[in-house]
Amino acid sequence: MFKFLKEKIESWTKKIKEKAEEKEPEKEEKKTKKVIKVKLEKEEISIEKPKSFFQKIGEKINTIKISEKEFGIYEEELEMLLLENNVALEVAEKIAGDLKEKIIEKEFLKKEIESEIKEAFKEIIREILVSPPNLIGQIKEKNSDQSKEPYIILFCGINGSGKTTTIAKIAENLKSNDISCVIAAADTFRAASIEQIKEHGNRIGVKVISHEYGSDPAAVGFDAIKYAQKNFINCVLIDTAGRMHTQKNLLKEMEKIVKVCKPDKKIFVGESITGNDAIEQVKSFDWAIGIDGIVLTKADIDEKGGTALSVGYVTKKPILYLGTGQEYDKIEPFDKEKFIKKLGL
Ligand SMILES: Nc1nc2c(ncn2[C@@H]2O[C@H](COP(=O)(O)OP(=O)(O)OP(=O)(O)O)[C@@H](O)[C@H]2O)c(=O)[nH]1
Ligand SMILES: [Mg+2]
Repeated sequence: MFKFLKEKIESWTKKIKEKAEEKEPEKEEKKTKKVIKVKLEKEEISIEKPKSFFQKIGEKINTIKISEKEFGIYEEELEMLLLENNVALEVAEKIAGDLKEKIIEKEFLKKEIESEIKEAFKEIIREILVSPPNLIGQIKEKNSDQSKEPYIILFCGINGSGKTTTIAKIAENLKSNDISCVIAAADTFRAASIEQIKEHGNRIGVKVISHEYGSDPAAVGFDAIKYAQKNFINCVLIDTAGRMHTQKNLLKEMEKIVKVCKPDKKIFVGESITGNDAIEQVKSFDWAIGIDGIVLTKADIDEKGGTALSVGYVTKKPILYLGTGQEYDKIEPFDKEKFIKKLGL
């Protein structure tokens, strides 16, 4: 998972380190002497002498600064490697710009430059990605309310992105957390979609509410909510038909489902492997219905890893889960620190 981006970041930071080590000693020495002189002058009036004279010389020779001009060469390369790994242009520019601010004209110990750059990278990624909320906690909180209203989650996305499979995985996950659920088979459009979700329901032991093919998806969602209210079910998961983000009429249909079902969470399900197109998809769905979170599926077959950064940055919405395979247990709550580690940072 995310192997390519990890390798590229690794070799990019190494390159700066190697270049730093190659930097002309003569210039360094001149600079060192100057600094030492200043330091010595300062030392004359200083009472405390925490470091010895020789310690300071040693430190100076081993320190380095990267100028803005020098960074320019690396900057272009960094943007390219991010772009090649599914990081969208606006996000790549943001990362490179922030990194530049964090490292240029700052003095680093040569031996630490690689780890300092990685540390700066980490900070930037932490800022880019919104921390996911605790969904289980949120559902339980709503259920503890006297009204006994179920927590409603609506799933949307383009065709084949993994919505139905994700719903089955989440339903099973909720069950293991003592949260009961019902699924609304609101994809009344695609052939065999109702049978598909019913099969999942049978396997995981979750009730599926369905109507005829071609019927109003909002009505299916509404019936599932009524069923949950009547039977004290904690959570309603609404499956919807895959639709291209460019199909305005189908996005309008999503708006109607939202109006009727009033979901607590609207989750966009996208493929981790989609790359730049995921940005356009997520933007369109967000524009149409205002999404609250994202699930990225197929992370198990994603060697790059940049999509998470891109969709997280452009929407400023949290990534809730990563789908990591076809089986029901192949879903992981998104963990920023784990993601950063997977990128080798
Ligand atoms: N490797 C892998 N495959 C997945 C993952 N999630 C879903 N899939 C597969 O992706 C394919 C499509 O999944 P569905 O859940 O049917 O996708 P969908 O978005 O509901 O599709 P439509 O209803 O046709 O729009 C299936 O073969 C799934 O098994 C995942 O995390 N990893
Ligand atoms: Mg489906």
